[in-house]
Amino acid sequence: MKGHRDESGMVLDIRNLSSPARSVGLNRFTNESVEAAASVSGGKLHKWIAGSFCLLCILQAALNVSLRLALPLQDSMNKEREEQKRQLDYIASQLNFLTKEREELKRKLEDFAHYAQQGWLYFNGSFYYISSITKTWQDSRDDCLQRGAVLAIISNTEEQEFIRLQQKVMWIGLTDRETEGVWKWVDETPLTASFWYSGEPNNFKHRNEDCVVINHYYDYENNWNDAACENLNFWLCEKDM
Ligand code: MAN
Ligand code: CA
Repeated sequence: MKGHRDESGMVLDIRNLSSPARSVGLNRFTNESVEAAASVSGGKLHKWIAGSFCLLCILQAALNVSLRLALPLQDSMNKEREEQKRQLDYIASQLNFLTKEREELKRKLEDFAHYAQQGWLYFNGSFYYISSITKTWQDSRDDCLQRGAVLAIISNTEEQEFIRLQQKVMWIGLTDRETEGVWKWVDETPLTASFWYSGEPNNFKHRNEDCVVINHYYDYENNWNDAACENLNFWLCEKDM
């Protein structure tokens, strides 16, 4: 039925109305229709907004939950990465250290082969060279320097034993040339452990004996003698490795 129900509930058929009345009726019908349509679409909008809001809430909640789960995971991953980096740094430093160590050992081995080949003797971290000719103390000292070594410095009983067992009268790097009675090694260190033969040093018969030689009393643990530096003797060079 084409009509419109007015406020009283009666159905109004606008086709039966006079022209002005129809116009009024039409206007009224149109306005109310728009209002009704608006109220319908307003309701839909509310529903849509409410629905969207709910959806947003759900999304937010899901985001919160996933963030709460993801953050500790991220944290532990970062820590693991830091630990891996630390371990990598440590391995790199170890590698660097070992590479240097290997170079050092290679150099030592080459030195060892070189000195052994030239007849040097190895004892407790040092190489020793025993001359086959004789020279004054100063010339002997110079010879050792030319060989990249020094006239032997005896630091302890073991070294004294090793040298004594070579059974050769040899200059060693000890002198009191600077100050009479003040014995000094060629590297300027003072004398601490000494192995003088009995009665030495004696400046024998008031001669100036300022340089030290390994005496021929090889059977005695202590066999140093002070002798005149101008004497000709074999000599002993020492090179620390
Ligand atoms: C020689 C030299 C001296 C030493 C005496 C010991 O004369 O070697 O230096 O002191 O012998 O009798
Ligand atoms: Ca003497």
